[in-house]
Amino acid sequence: MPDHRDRCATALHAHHLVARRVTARGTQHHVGREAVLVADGGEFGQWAQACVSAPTRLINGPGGSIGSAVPFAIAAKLARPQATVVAMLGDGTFGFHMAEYDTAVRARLPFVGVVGNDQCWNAEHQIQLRAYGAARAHGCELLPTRYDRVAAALGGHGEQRTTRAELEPALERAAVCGLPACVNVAIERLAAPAVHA
Ligand SMILES: Cc1ncc(C[n+]2csc(CCOP(=O)(O)OP(=O)(O)O)c2C)c(N)n1
Repeated sequence: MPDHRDRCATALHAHHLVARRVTARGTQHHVGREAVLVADGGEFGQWAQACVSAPTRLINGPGGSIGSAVPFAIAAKLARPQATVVAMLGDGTFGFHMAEYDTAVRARLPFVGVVGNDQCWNAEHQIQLRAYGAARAHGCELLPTRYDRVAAALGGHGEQRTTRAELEPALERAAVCGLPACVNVAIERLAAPAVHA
């Protein structure tokens, strides 16, 4: 299992992807208008919010409703066809609206989905650990599901990645493939970053 640096690396590589695509477009003016980050889900979404900046961000805040990342990414691409749209979401969160990859394929609206796959509803798991301890944590396990294959089966692009070295090229391929993409990234279960004033 990759360590916590992979979770940061996932977020930061997505950041670089957004930044590079935007930079390639030339002007700072465009930088202000043409990249969209969607961050959704529990702990992984919080890492994305903390680590990744973009000219436009659609986030669910510190404790909002989860699940809307794929529909949000589709809407963002529809609204801004020239933009690189990157959606970072947890594996549990992916399950809410994964069939919308079908919509994205039919509507020809490509985006890069990055699933932080810790095989867990980790935000709930972390609450249980804090409140009750590991011995009483239960009901949050998920499976090592190949969400990348879900995207591929629906006509999109899918890749499973387990190491940092694989990640950036996979994100690049996802960004240029012209299809709704899902890069399914194995990560460690880690609590969201905390900021103390
Ligand atoms: C619609 C909705 N259902 C449930 C929740 C409660 N909730 C918040 S984070 C979370 C777990 C998300 O798990 P996952 O997407 O796998 O991300 P992880 O925490 O593992 O990084 C849940 C169930 C919520 N905020 N909104």
